[in-house]
Amino acid sequence: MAKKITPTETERCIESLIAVFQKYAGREITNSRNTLSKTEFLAFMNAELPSFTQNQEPGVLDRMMKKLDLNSDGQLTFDEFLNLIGGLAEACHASFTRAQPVKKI
Ligand SMILES: [Ca+2]
Repeated sequence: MAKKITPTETERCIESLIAVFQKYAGREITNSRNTLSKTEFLAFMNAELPSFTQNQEPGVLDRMMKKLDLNSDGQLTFDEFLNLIGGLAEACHASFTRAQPVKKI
């Protein structure tokens, strides 16, 4: 019997990112299933990152989409989407490390 390999936490995180991207990228049948349109991007942001989107000024998400869309084709590829996740992770990490100062030994 083949030994069942349990995915690591990191592997699960990568799988989750791919799954959530595909979930929203596949919403509109008229649009590519491999990219996020602006509507799909907004749906993703509002449903998956409510604590971020709730306190934003109007137009912030539009500007984010423009900034993330590196080739300006109106669609976010997985690569372009990862820049968003990377940026958010970096911001969270920065605020987390500020909140927990390193103890002197
Ligand atoms: Ca693009």
